[in-house]
Amino acid sequence: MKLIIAVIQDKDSNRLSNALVENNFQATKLASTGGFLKAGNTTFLIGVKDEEVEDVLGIIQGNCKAREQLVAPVSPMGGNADSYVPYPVEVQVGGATVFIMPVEQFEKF
Ligand code: 2BA
Repeated sequence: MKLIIAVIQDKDSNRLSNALVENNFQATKLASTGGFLKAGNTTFLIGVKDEEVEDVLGIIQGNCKAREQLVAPVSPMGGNADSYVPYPVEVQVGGATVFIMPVEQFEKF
């Protein structure tokens, strides 16, 4: 079994959930925040059999679009200035950032 962790844009989140349900895959959606943009994104946890990984990757790929995003600077307001960007930057946010991890044990009680 594998755990697929997919960080995607909020805009794609409903479409991806619907596609997973239609294809009988179970998933958990977590509200998350990107470390760089400090903007909301969505993290999916999807537990699947090894042989289903490619199907799920296809569904993620087919439902998550890369987009350009212009990021306005946010003042650190006395906080940690390490990641402060003092001018607007345009970044391409990927369709999905996906990690695939082996699952040692899976139980449902
Ligand atoms: P963020 O960290 O908010 O990053 C959003 C986008 O900003 C990234 O898109 C990338 O294009 C750009 N970016 C990130 N760090 C940068 C930097 N130091 N300098 C210049 N540009 C930078 P994606 O790569 O598609 O990532 C989208 C989101 O996926 C990320 O949001 C983060 O939440 C997650 N992510 C990406 N790589 C990750 C990783 N290695 N580990 C954990 N989460 C990751």
